[in-house]
Amino acid sequence: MTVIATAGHVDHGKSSLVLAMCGTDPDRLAEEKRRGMTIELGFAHCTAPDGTVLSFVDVPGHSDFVRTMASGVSGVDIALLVIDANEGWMPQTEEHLGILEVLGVPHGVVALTKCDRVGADAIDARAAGITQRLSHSAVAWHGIIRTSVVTGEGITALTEMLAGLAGHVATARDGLGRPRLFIDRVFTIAGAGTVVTGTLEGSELHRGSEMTIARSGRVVRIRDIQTHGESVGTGTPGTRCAVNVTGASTADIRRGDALVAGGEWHSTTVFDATFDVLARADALRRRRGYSLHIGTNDQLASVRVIGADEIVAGASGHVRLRFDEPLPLTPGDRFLLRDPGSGTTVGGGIIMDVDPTERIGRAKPDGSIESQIGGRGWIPLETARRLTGRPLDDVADGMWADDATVAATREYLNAVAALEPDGMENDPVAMRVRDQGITPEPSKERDTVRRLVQRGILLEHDGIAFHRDVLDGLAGVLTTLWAAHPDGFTVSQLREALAVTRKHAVPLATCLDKRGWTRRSGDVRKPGPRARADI
Ligand SMILES: Nc1nc2c(ncn2[C@@H]2O[C@H](COP(=O)(O)OP(=O)(O)OP(=O)(O)O)[C@@H](O)[C@H]2O)c(=O)[nH]1
Ligand SMILES: [Mg+2]
Repeated sequence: MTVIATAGHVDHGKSSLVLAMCGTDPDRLAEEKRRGMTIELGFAHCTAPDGTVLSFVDVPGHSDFVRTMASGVSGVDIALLVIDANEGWMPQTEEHLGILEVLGVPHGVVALTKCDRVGADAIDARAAGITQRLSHSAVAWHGIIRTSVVTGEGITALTEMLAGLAGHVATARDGLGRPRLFIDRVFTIAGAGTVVTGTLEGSELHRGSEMTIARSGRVVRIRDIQTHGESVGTGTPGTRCAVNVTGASTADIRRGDALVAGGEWHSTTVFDATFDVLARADALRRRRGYSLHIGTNDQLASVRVIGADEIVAGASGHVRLRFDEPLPLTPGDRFLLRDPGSGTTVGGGIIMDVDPTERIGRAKPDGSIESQIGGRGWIPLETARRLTGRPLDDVADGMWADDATVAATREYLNAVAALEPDGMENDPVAMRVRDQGITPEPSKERDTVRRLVQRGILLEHDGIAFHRDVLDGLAGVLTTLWAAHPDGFTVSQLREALAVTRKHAVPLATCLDKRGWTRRSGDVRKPGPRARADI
């Protein structure tokens, strides 16, 4: 089942066409009936002759409701651009087409409506003009169907064409298999509680799972999922879903909120993106107060153009956007910017970086993994996946790092390995100190001595270092001294026994203490902890 959104100028016959195909009037509000126009999104579905179920989101055409239109087309796979054969191309035909293009709706079909009122030649001319106009469109247009809800012309042909197209459309899936439901309606059903609806994106949604309302962090549980009034255990991406949730009331959820699995998405209030300004729009400049549309959400955002002062009509560039309410976003998401002052669409773009850390002057949001998460050292794999939206593999032990970090870590580990005791046993400084025995000269290689001391190869006091082998060689001398002085020997007695000066005798005695051979007690040295075991 594929979701199709209508688009086109006010009164061109969008809702009438949906009614003719589905038998359901998408305009359900009393106000809509009274005013004869669509105000809110409408929903209907039908089964085509080949059995394909088509699901429609009917949008309003009036220029006052373009923000509702934008929320209706988000996440759909096919657009049905409706053009009145009599009036032809009008301002919201143009604006809606621009919105379909910047939001990345991949496929489309044109319905030329009210053909009962226009002569065949005029219809041919219209069709030719539209074909010409759409020849460079970013949407793949699959044909123009001539229709009339009065005579029934083209209604079946249109349904068949949409069904044929639906069979070939592959709904985009999230790289990490994460569902996301941007909510377009919230209401209560007696006995069931809170229900939210939307066009499901990304991946399957399962009954019983816990989801989070991204804006507030509130956790809800999915009690039931319905598609076209039937309970389904699992909602499929690219379909309309009505989700009955527990844990939140209608006061806790509103249109524009997104339901996602907690922890799977990066919620952000800033992103870097590419941006295309529409051909007839005003230039995009650094400014607050543009309205940002993503999914069914719209809110005010401030814009800065990256690397330039402005992006002029018809041109492309890069932007950084900031806004207040966090949204669960991923690189590749599409968005739209409108100017609330003039009520016009400026253009739209594709998100490149949902967590920009570079200052704006240095930002290069090219969508590469390097630009998204490079330069951060080692980060948990889950963070790396959330920020890129890609199923990255870990580099080591559940962690991810860029190539430069991995290379630096290798270098560091090699350096540490070179410092291992084995690596320093034969260090020339250690050798020289050992050769100097019990009368070593102070070493100038302070760093090396410090590292040798850290490894226990040398022992040092007052700038004089002894090799541990030399100290170990004194075991016999110590035994003799203690035999002569059972209560302990003095430094002088040590000096005489070894025939060294005080310069060496004092550090030597202290290092013997450190090595554990001796233990200082007042003025004398008694056997230390190692002496008892080893001597
Ligand atoms: N003669 C004729 N009139 C039509 C046809 N389709 C729609 N209309 C009329 O055109 C008017 C507008 O139709 P809607 O279907 O409400 O147009 P819409 O595009 O949904 O309008 P908005 O939702 O307000 O943008 C209504 O009065 C319809 O009866 C058609 O095929 N032939
Ligand atoms: Mg309508």
